[in-house]
Amino acid sequence: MKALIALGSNLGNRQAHLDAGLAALAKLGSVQPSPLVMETPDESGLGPAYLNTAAIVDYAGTDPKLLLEALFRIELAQGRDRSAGRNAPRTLDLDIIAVEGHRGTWRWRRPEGLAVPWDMLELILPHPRARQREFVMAPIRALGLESLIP
Ligand code: PH2
Ligand code: MG
Ligand code: MG
Repeated sequence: MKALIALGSNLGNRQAHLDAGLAALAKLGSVQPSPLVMETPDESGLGPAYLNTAAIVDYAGTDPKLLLEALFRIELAQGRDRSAGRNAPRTLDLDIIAVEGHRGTWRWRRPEGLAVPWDMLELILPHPRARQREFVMAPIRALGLESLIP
């Protein structure tokens, strides 16, 4: 199951956080990172500039919900503090942009032991705002994989 993932960081050693994210993704399946890492202002206008990139992961599983849970665990392992609020600066943000063969909206209960602040998790595929964000699309285009977004 090929999944397009957007990576972002605007706190601490941003490149190191992206590299750690890519290394952790490589444990989920084979990873091809985008050759493009972009520095762009925080879209929300609140925080420091981001480094953004993207990667394609050939995820061994078959359930995009489990992939999202795995991404939350990687973010948490990288020191992501979700208590800081919605657009607060973050060490690592991993967003699923698209998963081959999957479209729709899923809502499900947070599994026991996953330390995110919400009881319900939500995943919408493809990511509803991806095409408006150049910091998401340019690294995906550099991978030659824009066609994976339905
Ligand atoms: N992510 C946000 C808010 N603003 N700005 C940039 N440049 N890059 C991001 O990844 C980003 C953002 C929330 O996830
Ligand atoms: Mg994001
Ligand atoms: Mg996110």
